[in-house]
Amino acid sequence: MASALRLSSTTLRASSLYSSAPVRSAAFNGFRAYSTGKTQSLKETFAAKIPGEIEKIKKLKKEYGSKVVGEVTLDQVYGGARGIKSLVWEGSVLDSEEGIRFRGKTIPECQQVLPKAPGGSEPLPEGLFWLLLTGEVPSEQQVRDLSAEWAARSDVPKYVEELIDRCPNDLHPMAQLSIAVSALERESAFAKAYERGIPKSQYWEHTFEDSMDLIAKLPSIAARIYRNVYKDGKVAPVQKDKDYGFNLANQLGFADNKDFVELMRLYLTIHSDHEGGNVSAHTTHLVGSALSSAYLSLAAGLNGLAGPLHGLANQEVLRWLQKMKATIGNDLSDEAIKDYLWSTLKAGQVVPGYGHAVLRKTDPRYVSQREFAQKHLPDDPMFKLVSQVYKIAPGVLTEHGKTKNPYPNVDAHSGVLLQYYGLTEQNYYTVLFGVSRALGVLPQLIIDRAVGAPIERPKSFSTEAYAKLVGAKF
Ligand code: HAX
Repeated sequence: MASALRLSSTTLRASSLYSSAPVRSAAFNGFRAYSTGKTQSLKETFAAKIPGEIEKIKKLKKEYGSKVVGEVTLDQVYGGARGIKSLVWEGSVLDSEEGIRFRGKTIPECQQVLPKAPGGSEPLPEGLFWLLLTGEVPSEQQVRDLSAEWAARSDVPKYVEELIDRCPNDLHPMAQLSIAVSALERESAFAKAYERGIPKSQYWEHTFEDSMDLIAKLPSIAARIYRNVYKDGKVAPVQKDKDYGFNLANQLGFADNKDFVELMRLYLTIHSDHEGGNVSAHTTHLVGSALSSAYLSLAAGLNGLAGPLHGLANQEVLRWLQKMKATIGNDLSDEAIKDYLWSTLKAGQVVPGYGHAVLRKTDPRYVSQREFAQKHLPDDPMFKLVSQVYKIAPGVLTEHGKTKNPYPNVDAHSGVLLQYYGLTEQNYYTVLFGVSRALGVLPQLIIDRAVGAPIERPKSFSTEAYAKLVGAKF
């Protein structure tokens, strides 16, 4: 692996963010690796960590491989595998009481230590991606270089643009996103290299390249879907000297408002990663374990994110809030909210944005969005409604007695922020979630390939076989 670190002297001028300094691009086992020359690139930083990571896992398995890490009950088998320890996910760990930590850091800690745009107060998602992949907080310069690298890789092939343009407007934006990401398979460096024949030790490099290209192209793809379905079909070009969040906001058509740009940076950061067991993360990992490319693996994960019990809940929340507003009008009294919550539950529906498979308290991703709203839109009527629901819903859900977690999750807040800035088309919201989720699940795919993770294959039984296993007699 050490040889992978040797850089050639090839240099190439590329725009550097917020300064006129040239970004150097060096050959790296045949690929370009961008850096200013003064700082280590992301690829170099990650490559340097691989031997240590492989060694750590090898040692752990050798010394403790036969240790029992948990037991599995029949309830868990029939209960969606809840709590069964069977996955490795390096980027984040979710504690039921405390919430998510990205490489050991809480969301407020990430907001504090990750680099920000000049004059900005929210973390740049580039920094979070770096942290998830390497475990290190990048320097300001490293983040600026990564912004420049993603901007430089952002061109979307014509055939993908045409595919998006040919989608009917009433095809759900998430299906359009999945089509576009799947079609990018044609560009896959990994698929081409695998067909040629490459040693296992090189898998990660091709997956890294695919992941970087894919992430770089997502804002243009996401914006094209939005502009086609809801606006005039025109998409602004990527500004090569700007960061990822700015470009997404600008291509959507909202960069005139600097608070919206800040919201995009925060949104992309906090929606990225939430441990490995959620549907989108697990699916990306599972499909990737068959050595499908980053494109096909992410497309599979996005299809899972598009489910109403997962990412699509954020679109459902706003729809539900708007229906509530139409029913109760300006009466935000405790009684009115309580009655509406009960009417939802009595109709046999879930309260969208509340409950969680792992969390047992308010989602810190909800809290960070609430703090953003308190700072930027404290008097917005919809924010006031969301706050009232937050006050009343946990009590009602507790009394209802079904959900194990009566508190709000990330999806209970995001739509209200987006609609405040004019991005009112709820059906589109999960696409933004998908762009962010790519930043969380692709680092693990690269890590999987670097450490040689095997194809995933848990055991299944029929009900009859389980009955026999537990000694049941019917
Ligand atoms: N409203 C009403 N009932 C709820 C509920 C809610 N918000 N949350 C859970 N329940 C019900 C479940 O439907 C289940 O009922 P049944 O026994 O009749 O099947 C019961 O309470 C126990 O569920 P649980 O163990 O507490 O929760 P699960 O792990 O099964 O499911 C969900 C977790 C997030 C899917 C669930 O809480 C839910 O449906 N919430 C509403 C949808 C939502 O907000 N989804 C987004 C979650 C976050 C996310 O993934 N974002 O992308």
